[in-house]
Amino acid sequence: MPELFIGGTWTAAAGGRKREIRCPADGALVASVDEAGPEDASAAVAAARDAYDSGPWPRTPAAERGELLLRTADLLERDKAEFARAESLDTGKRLVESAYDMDDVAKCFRWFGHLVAAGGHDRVVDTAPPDVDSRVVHEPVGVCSLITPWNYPLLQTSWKVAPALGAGNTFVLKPSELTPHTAVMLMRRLTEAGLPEGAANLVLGAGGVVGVPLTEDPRVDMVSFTGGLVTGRRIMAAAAPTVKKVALELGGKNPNVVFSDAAFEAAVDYAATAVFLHSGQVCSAGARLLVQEELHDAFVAEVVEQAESIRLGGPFDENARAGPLISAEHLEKVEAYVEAGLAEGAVLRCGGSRPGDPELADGFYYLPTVLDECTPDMTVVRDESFGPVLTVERFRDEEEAVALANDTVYGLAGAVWTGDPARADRVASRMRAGTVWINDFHPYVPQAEWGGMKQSGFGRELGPAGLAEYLEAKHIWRNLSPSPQRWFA
Ligand code: TXE
Repeated sequence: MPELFIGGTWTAAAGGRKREIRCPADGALVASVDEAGPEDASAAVAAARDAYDSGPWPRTPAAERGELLLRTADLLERDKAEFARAESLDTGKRLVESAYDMDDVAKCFRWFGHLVAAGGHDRVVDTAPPDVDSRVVHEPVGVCSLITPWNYPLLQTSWKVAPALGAGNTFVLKPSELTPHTAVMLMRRLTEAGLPEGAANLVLGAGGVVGVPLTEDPRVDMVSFTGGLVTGRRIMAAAAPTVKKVALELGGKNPNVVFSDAAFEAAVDYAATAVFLHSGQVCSAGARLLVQEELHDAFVAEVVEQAESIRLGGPFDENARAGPLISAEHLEKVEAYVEAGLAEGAVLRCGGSRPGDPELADGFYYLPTVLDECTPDMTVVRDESFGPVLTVERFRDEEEAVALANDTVYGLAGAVWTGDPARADRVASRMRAGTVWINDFHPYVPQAEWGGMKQSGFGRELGPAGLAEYLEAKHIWRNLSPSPQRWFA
């Protein structure tokens, strides 16, 4: 069965090309999938445009659109094991983590399903004169290009697909070329749930080839993208000539600020998960540890001990606690960041190399790494390495902690650890980030908005704003008793 899904039909790539998908844990071939070209992207946009302009989906009552999302959530729960396995083979991620992700995917569809079905977004403007009926209605934006990355393939897809469909849009999805399988599976479940033809379209392939036309095509109204900063800038520029609506989530260099009065054991534990979860390939990873001077030595020693105890392994190794990086290129990039950090004066406390274990030699593994005595000007502190690399900086007081935390072009997430609630609130309110955790790291819920400030992007996913992103407000003013105004009389 071919893997491109265009206008309700499973289609092979027009150019007949295929791409091999290999598991990053051991290089084993997962499958060969269709590799789309610009002509396939164009056909998918045409199908989405047609489905928007003349198909039933945008005109389906919100309650029914919500029901479809709820049915999709049921199907995702039914097939969770199959989805988790496919996601793990594509990403190399531990099966247990993929299973958690699939739970979150279903929850995302369920939450948006209820939100959409509840309705209530339109409103009457009751300050209009009595002989006027004035109301604000919300309409779908139109045709959306949804472009997603490889670190949480289906989860990040669900944050876009569920609200886009819930709002009545049609879309073309382009998942990362490295991790296409769960997107293919999702299209089948949307069809099974009863989504009309052409509302959901899928193209697979390289960003530079099949992603670009999705961001330039004049028939596309909106682009929602999650990925790297450099690609985000390109997408913004590509969308500019046709003034598309754009939403971007571009990762972060997230500070984890630990004061000396923090709950020590919990703060250490979370500092390690903040950065080493999924080998650091998390947009909200706590990759910059800022520790108060007097706590520094004891704290770093404990974090290093935790880092050294993390067992690496493939998705089905039940003893493993972290997996490989996504690709050979990405592994080389992470290595280069660590080398740059050392060259610029950082002190290596642990890791700093690929593991010696021959069993891991075929995968893209990198040891959990702690770089101490870092300073804000170092490349490894400034750029998102997106690997298992923790940089440690010291601070003296609250003022310096806030200044260091905000000394980044990014603003996605951050955390503050302290036993002083007033200080926690002060730091949280001064941190320029879309999400701030106090005495915690990483939790999110579909009810709360997610997204970045500064160069982490704009627009919000999840929460009511995550649905509003895919809606246009329209004011309709009906004069109930028109009579000449005689302005020029
Ligand atoms: O991502 P890209 P890459 C960061 C992380 C990582 C870096 C590069 O720092 O090291 O980005 O990763 C598609 N027009 N994040 O190169 O290129 C591409 O095919 C349209 C953070 O893998 O951003 C894929 O589907 N689309 C992040 C998607 O964009 C294009 C998650 C993401 O790929 C395109 C991933 C183009 N010109 C990486 N070029 C996060 N925010 O969580 C590429 N694509």
